[in-house]
Amino acid sequence: MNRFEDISALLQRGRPRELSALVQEELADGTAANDILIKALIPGMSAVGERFKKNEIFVPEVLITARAMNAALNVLKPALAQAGVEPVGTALICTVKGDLHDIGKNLVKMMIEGTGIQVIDLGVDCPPERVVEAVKEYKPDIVCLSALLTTTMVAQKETIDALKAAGLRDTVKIMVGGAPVTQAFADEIGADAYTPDAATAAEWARACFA
Ligand code: B1M
Repeated sequence: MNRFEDISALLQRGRPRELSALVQEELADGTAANDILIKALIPGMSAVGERFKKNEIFVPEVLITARAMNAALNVLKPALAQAGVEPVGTALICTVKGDLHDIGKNLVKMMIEGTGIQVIDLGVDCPPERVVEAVKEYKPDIVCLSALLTTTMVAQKETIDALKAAGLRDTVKIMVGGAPVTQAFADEIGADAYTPDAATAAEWARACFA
C-alpha cells in the first residue's frame, strides 16, 4: 500500500491521531497539501459516502470518519493557507439552516483563506436571520452558503431572500455550493455564483477583488 492509500484507510477507519500523524509525516516529506487532499482524503471520504449510501455503515461511523477528516484538515490548514498576507477582503461562510454537514464548508473556508481573504465562519445550521445580523456586524464583501441536503438547499434561497428584505443583498456577492446544488439552482435563487468545489470557490472569491 502506498502512503495515500494508508491515509485513506486510516480516514475510513476513523483514526484521527494516527491519521494526523501520517498526514504530518507526508507533508514533512515534501508532498503538496493539495495532493494529500485530492488523492487521499477526498477519495477516502467518497468511499465512506458510498458505503453510507448502501447502508453498509451508519451515522455514528460516518461521524467518527468526519471527525478524523476535520483533524486531518487542521493539519493541512497551514500548508493550504498563505502565511502573513494582509487580508484583501472579508467573506462570511456557513452551512445553512437545518444542515449539519461541515467538512466541505471547512474546506472551502480554508481554501478561501489561502487566497488572503479573511473568513468569518458562522458554523452549521445557520438561520437566515443570523446571516443578516452577521452581514450588518462584519460588513463582508462575500457571503458563502453551503448545503449538502436536497432538503436544505431551500434555506440558501431563504437566506438570500432575508438579505433582500433587510436591504443588504446588493452590499455583498453571494456564492452557493454543496453536492446537490447546481448552476441552474443558483440562477433561480439569485445567487451571484455557484462553484462545484473548494478550489473553484477560492478562485471565484479571489477574482471578486481583482
Ligand atoms: Co450526511 N448525507 N446526512 N452526514 N453525509 C450526505 C450528504 C448524503 C449524500 C449521503 C448519502 O445518502 N449518500 C445524504 C444526502 C442526500 C441528499 O439530500 N441528496 C446525507 C444524509 C441523507 C444525511 C442525514 C439525513 C442522514 C440521517 O440522519 N438519516 C443526516 C442529516 C443531518 C443534517 O445535516 N441535518 C446526515 C448526517 C451526516 C453526519 C452528521 C453523520 C455526517 C456529517 C458530519 C460533518 O460534516 N461534520 C455526514 C456525512 C459525513 C455525509 C457524507 C458521507 C460525506 C459529506 C462530506 O463531508 N463530503 C455525504 C455523502 C457524500 O457526500 N458522498 C452525506 C466530503 C466533502 C469534502 O465534500 O461536502 O460535498 P462536500 O463539499 C465539497 C463540494 O460539495 C463543495 O466543495 C467541497 C470540497 O470540494 N462545496 C462547496 C461544499 N460547500 C460549498 C460551498 C461553496 C462552494 C462549494 O460556496 C459557498
